[in-house]
Amino acid sequence: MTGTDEPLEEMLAPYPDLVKKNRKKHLVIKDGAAESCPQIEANTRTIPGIISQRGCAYAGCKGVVVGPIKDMITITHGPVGCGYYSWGTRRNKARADDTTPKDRIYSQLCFITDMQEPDIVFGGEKKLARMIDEVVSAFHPRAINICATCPVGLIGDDINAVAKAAQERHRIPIIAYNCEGYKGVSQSAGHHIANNNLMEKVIGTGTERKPGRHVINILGEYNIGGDGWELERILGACGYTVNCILTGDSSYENIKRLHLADLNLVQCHRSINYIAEMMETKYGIPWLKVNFIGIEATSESLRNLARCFPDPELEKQTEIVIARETARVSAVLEQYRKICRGKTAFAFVGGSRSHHYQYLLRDLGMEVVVAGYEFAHRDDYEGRQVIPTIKSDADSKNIPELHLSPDPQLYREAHAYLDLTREQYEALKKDVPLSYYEGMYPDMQPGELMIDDANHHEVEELVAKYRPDLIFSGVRDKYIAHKLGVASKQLHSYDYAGPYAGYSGAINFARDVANALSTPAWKLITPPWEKEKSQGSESHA
Ligand code: CFM
Repeated sequence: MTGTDEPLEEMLAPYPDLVKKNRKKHLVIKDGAAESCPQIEANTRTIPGIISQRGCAYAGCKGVVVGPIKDMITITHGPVGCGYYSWGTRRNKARADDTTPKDRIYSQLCFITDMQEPDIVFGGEKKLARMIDEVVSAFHPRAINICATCPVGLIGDDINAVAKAAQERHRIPIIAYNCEGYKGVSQSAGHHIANNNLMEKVIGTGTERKPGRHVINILGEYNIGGDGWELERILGACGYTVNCILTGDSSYENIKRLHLADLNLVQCHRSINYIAEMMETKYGIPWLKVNFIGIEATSESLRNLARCFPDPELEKQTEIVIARETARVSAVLEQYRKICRGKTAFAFVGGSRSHHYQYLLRDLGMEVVVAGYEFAHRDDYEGRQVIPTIKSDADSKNIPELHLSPDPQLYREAHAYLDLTREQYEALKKDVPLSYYEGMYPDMQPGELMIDDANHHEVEELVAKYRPDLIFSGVRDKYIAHKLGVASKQLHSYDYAGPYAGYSGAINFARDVANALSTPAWKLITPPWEKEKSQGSESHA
């Protein structure tokens, strides 16, 4: 904990000394005078007994990265609850396209082996093999994912052997993910496991490049509420050919040819930076950090992107699109700005959105005063330059690192993908975030708080202290906010709305935020600290 930290002492006061010491390391108040971000502790174990908002490795692998691949059937090997609670809880939308007809979209279905006591005692491999056979005969999918849950690893079911045998039997790719829930301290471990498997077994197996100019991928975009489609619309209008969105509305066919592109855009750094980096190592493909949440942010990302290609037409068309779109949305946004201006918010989301949405809120005249990630790593707060200094621990060593080398046939140097000279590429790197992410810290204002892995107690205390007008959170802390008399919006699934990305998304978001802020419901609730005041109590712990 750094900066002017006394107010936080009150929040930490009820903790035993060891817990206090631990939690202090997860808090950083932005110091306007400091040159760089002080070290924050992140991606370490939550203290047992503390009610955290984190998920498990299985959630990160199945729920986040591989679940949205629309034409693959993803089988959960485990007890029924793991399947049920990961079924349809993330609004990653999918639709039919040229290579994937409607009856080949499985991402909204739930497939689970329903392990029961006899399977735990005698092993579940046979049940899994039978399930694969059933799934193949009923659906004839192109490819299958098998995601492990905790008991699978505990009893030692060999899902890789089952997958291999089934792959030979059925002659379709069957990929097993050892993403047992306990494999890491949060869902972040599951992202990494999924990235590794996709890189090893799918990416690079395709041979046909998508026809078109300036072929790009958007990595770490999951099409929640249709975000990816809005980005496809904008990028298409600027003159790019979007090869694949990983993994929102993606297909197995798409992902196979992920390497046949000129540039990777990275939207969610946390969940997908491994693939971006591994593709750079193996194929040489450069990657650019973008943020398409917020009007200014979207325009800036588009301008950075246009600069990557030596094509004046692209730059011209980008400016036309920016001018047209900003004119369209600004007029609509102004009415919402009147409601939103000057209001404050908290942003507690998983690993990227707590940073990205700060731009969109600033477009509306709002400020995020407390921002926290559930499971991000130090680089998402402090910037990628800290990666070499992050010490690995027993938990991070649990996840295999792939050590790739340049592909002898396909590797080209990064500048060659963009038709630039090496010198031009190096000069460009100084101006646009190629192979780099600066993290959240530079975007925080002096006095604002970054908090890692916030828990219920801390959220309550921070609300009482900062009194934000709106809390952006997940489904678990959303209702805490309501009980505290503060409006809240889900930033994971967007409740039932969206898209929120790009220009059209900004209008949807502004409308929803303005509605949330102007509903009279919150004035009818007496928050707990007000009640305590009227009862004469001094403490709100
Ligand atoms: Fe990336 Fe995501 Fe996020 Fe994330 Fe998630 Fe998500 Fe999230 Mo929920 S991939 S890190 S693991 S932007 S599901 S679409 S909203 S916690 S901030």
